[in-house]
Amino acid sequence: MSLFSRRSFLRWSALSIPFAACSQPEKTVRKPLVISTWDSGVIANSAAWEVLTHKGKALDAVERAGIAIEDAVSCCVGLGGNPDRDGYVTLDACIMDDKANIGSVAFLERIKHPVSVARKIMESTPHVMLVGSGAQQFALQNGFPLEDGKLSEDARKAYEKWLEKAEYKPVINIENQKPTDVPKRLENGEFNHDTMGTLALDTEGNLSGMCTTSGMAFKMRGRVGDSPIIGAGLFVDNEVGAATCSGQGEEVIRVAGSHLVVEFMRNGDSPYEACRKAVLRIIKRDENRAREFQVGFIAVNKAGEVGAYSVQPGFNYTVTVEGEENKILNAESYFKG
Ligand code: SD4
Repeated sequence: MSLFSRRSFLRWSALSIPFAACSQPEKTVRKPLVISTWDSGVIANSAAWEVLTHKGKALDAVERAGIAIEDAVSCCVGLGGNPDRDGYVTLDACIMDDKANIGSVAFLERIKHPVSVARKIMESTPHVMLVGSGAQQFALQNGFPLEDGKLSEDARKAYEKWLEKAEYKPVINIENQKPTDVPKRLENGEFNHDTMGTLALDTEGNLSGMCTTSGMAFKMRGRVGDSPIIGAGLFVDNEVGAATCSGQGEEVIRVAGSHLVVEFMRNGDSPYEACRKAVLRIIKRDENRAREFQVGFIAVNKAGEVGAYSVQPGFNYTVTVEGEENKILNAESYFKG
């Protein structure tokens, strides 16, 4: 660089720093904050909020959220969820913190809190994912009790109904039907896919996320969806933001959906735009086929901005920040109805 150009570069940079600082005032970060998939996210958010408002860590908040929803037998996550086609409930979950520590568990049976097993894998093993009987063995060795494996009353009725035709036919948006619709759902044998994804930003400005599910109802035995797969059902990058999702797991895995959302945010997109672009990526493969399934993403960035977008209408999500506790919002969707 010549003397002249070096001088002008220095002058330019000296001028440009304060200019940049004045022209772009620091955005106020909305924190703490928690966002979850579906309106049953109220259960998850309330548990997470307890932790966050006591200046707890995002990681503890999302684990509490997972435990709360896994405990709520009436919701479609955890051991109260629907079985596979052979009549067994098999659970998938994962967790990710602000330092890219990850833990995941899949095809886990008779253990009540897969999210906590995932965290234990993350914190006490050299691995990131355990599945099936190995995951169960690990859980038992770590003090998680073995449950009786009986279906919940709702799940048993839904399964008996389903056995009449035994057709695998995912029902779009089955999660967000109101509790008052439950008898109707049972009558129609319609209980179907079930997932809670939760993302939290704590008072320190750190992000974590978790995803927990009993997976698609009446799936093949051994089937694992996107929810326990880091990058598909959940992704957190503490420099950028976090994303999670619900819906037809196979479609999410195909595009590494949650990672894709975070990468769009890294490139400057808002959480809403990032979710929208990820949905477009899914739809691009086969728009006609996409009419048959639901996928909905939610995301948060480091500033505490949130967004969501889905393939079909009917996907909703729950946001909790100071002064706006458990606000349920409808996501925009690609198909309009
Ligand atoms: C799965 N993604 O197992 C899950 C199902 C789901 O709301 O999200 N249900 O494919």
